Amino acid sequence: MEIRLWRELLVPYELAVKELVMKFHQLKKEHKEKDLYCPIEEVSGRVKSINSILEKMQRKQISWDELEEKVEDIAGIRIICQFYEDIEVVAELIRRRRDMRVLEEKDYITHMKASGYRSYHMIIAYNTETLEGCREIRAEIQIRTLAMNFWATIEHSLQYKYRGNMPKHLAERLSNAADSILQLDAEMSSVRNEVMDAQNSMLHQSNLVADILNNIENLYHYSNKREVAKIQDEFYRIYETKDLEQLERFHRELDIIAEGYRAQALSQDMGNGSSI
Ligand code: 0O2
Repeated sequence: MEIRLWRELLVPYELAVKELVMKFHQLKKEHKEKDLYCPIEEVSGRVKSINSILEKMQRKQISWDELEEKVEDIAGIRIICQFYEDIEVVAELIRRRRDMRVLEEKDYITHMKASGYRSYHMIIAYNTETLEGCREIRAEIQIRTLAMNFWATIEHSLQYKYRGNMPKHLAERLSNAADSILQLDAEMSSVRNEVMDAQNSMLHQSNLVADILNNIENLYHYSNKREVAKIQDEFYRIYETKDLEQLERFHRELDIIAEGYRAQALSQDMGNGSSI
């Protein structure tokens, strides 16, 4: 039998997982920076264990030649959302990307698996660049809510324990739990707008505070220290009032002050004849 070089085989998959996780984190960051509600709560990724690949090949009668085409989840990304509605938003973000091509979508949300499993799967083609050149590989992106993930994690462990021979009473309990998850997601969806409002305003405040403190720190370097200390005291006074409108006004005023100082510093630099 030909020698299988597993480490070599898995290199592009490891790279793909790292890159994809980083790209979805970046998407989260961009939402945050733009004060936008992010449909992605958590992102994780893993390369399937060799044991799990072998088990799948055996179970599905996959030959060595078909391995990379038929085991589509060697590279696996999991995206967890807060709400059921966020799943489609994330799927659409993926469909619109130019750096991955969607090959297949499996909707186990509308069509729940017999086990009670619910999740949205997308199989994508993704290009990786290694020493050996460019390789297009497949990866599976699983998108599900926090509640669906809770159920799937517990059920996965039990499946592993019983290896396809889950006792009937346990399967029944899991099926009941899956119904509760369905209900829980529906309940949470009914308060989604309120939760989104609350999170947006929390995010907005957090960005405002970071911006203000950044401005104060910059001012400290090129203006009168005593005045900056006064501005800082004023910020903490307003911060304690928890009044977002006052904080926004202070942010706008500070921007104008900072701009004035910047212009002053620039004209002084030019007066001294310094160049960039
Ligand atoms: P891992 O890496 O341990 O998670 P399948 O026949 O279900 O194994 P198929 O048809 O290639 O696989 O694709 P499918 O159905 O989209 O399933 C791929 C992955 O979805 C599985 O990977 C699981 O992670 C998850 N999954 C599918 N069905 C279930 C289920 O009933 N319960 C749970 N908990 N997860 C499920 P693997 O192969 O299990 O590997």
